[in-house]
Amino acid sequence: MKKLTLLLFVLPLIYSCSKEDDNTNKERGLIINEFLASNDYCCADESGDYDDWVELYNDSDQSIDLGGMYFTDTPGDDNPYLIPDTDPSESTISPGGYLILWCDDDQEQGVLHLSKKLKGSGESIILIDKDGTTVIDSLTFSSQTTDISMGRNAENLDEWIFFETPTPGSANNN
Ligand SMILES: [Ca+2]
Ligand SMILES: [Ca+2]
Repeated sequence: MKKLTLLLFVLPLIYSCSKEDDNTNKERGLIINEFLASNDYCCADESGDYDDWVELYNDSDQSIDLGGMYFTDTPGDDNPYLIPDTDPSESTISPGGYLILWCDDDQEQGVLHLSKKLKGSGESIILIDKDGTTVIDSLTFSSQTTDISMGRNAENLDEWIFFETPTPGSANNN
């Protein structure tokens, strides 16, 4: 009798877990969507600088303010960069929207200009929540080609591919 009770309890659990795995349409929240770690001619920031950038995508139905979150290029970094919360109009990403973080060490150019640059030879991109510990999304990449970005395949977000035509601020085009 005990065994049967246990089985009745466990079976629905197994079913609900596998069901969740199959659900590819689930919202992912805030995700890293594309980046360019070596920028010569691709795309300039508002100041005309050809700097490294990371594109974020808000895969949720809520606006998300990045102000107060942290960014680093190094796993285990005990001094990640704090994204300022002083200009929410700049640092808020709307539902289904894209936002560019410039990794240029030009903090005087605005709240989306971070102190961390990306190495073309490979590094990490880590976005940490306002609690300072929860990793929202992260990625480790290997050697990159100048002006060719790497991003999620729009048809399969779990797949990262190269883009000869980068699309900072808009959907990745295959
Ligand atoms: Ca810049
Ligand atoms: Ca894009």
